[in-house]
Amino acid sequence: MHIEGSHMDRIRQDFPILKQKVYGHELVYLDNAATSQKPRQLMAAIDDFYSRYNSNIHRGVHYLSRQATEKYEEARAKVQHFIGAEHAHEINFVRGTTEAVNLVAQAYGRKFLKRGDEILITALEHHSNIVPWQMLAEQTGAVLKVAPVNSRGEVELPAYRDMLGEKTALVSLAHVSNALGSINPVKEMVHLAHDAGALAMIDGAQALLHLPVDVQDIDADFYAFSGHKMCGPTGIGVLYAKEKWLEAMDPYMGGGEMISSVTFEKTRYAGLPYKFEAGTPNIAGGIALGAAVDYLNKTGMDFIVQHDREMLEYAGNRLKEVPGLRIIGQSKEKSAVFSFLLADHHPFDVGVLLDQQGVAIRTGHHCCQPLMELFCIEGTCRASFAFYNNREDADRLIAALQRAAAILG
Ligand code: 7TS
Repeated sequence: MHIEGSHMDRIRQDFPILKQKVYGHELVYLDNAATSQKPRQLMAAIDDFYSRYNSNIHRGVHYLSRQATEKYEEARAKVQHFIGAEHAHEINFVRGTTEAVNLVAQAYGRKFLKRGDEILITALEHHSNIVPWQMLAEQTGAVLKVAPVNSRGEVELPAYRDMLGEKTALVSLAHVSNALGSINPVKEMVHLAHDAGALAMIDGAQALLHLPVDVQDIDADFYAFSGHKMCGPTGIGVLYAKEKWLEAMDPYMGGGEMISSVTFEKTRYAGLPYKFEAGTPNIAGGIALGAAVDYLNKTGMDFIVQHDREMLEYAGNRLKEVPGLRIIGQSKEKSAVFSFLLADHHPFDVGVLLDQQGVAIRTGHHCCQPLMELFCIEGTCRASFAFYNNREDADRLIAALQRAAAILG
């Protein structure tokens, strides 16, 4: 069993936040899809940066600056290897998934899309993989199309295939749905997009905490994710893009760091990846993201995958014991994320009652209002597990739900 045992105990020791009590109960943290918790190794990396070598990067000749630059670029290489990118300069540090999608929409889309071109997304996307494309459509006259999702929360592949055509310029798809946990067959979907002559972007925000990701195997043109959802800090994330697209795109923001020379008449842009990293970046965040990658590697992606499967099965079975509980999203391929409704009780009421028992879940539409509309609901309760959650966490969730059901009647 991967959800019990000494390896699990050691992992849990690395997450000091899990040791605390809320309202007199030991904390059970099941809101990992919103943000994951952080291992002490990450905090140590941040402490080390600010205590020993805090300085600005890339332009300093002095010792501290060179050390910071080295660590920051080391982190870029760690991310490169973690997601199987061909080059380190294909890793662009950004604020997070949201910024990465906006960057592609503006720096690629605005330059290359024209009136009548189609952008294809799916019905299970997070708002941050919908709204930037709507903005782009308005700016360029391109048309946004949406591939349907079935009642299990899976993208309808035949319909997706049929919607791809000559006019499709770009598809953008979630790797893993934040609201339902569905895992999309992204490799196949990217392949189909390429067959139609379109580029493919993957929103990987929910993938990295659950799955090994290989961007070259998937053959994604763009792949976006957030550090804070994979044990890293907030305020740092990654846009991976194939070198040829980064070369072809115009910069997203202008300023320092992204130039090679500036005169009032003409500015020459810096090479990759600096072209897309204007201004002083989140240096501590980048270095800490490198530490998070080290931590995930040390924990082992094989362990993480196996743990996720076991958690999905164990918690999934136990949830069936709660009378009146209905799971929303039953995709065949799924990560350990459970969206559910408890009888006809409002998710917010259930969430508050769970919180009072020390169990942190998310309630609401999870930034997926169109998807909720599809299921004719306003929102759900969502319990999302990570590799540091154990069987006891699932048991506590069930007990708290049973108590909430009894109170709500
Ligand atoms: N895409 C997906 C699939 C997400 O789950 C999220 C955040 C984002 C994009 C945006 O990421 P950000 O780091 O730029 O904000 N999802 C959630 C969630 O499910 N609950 O809170 C945030």
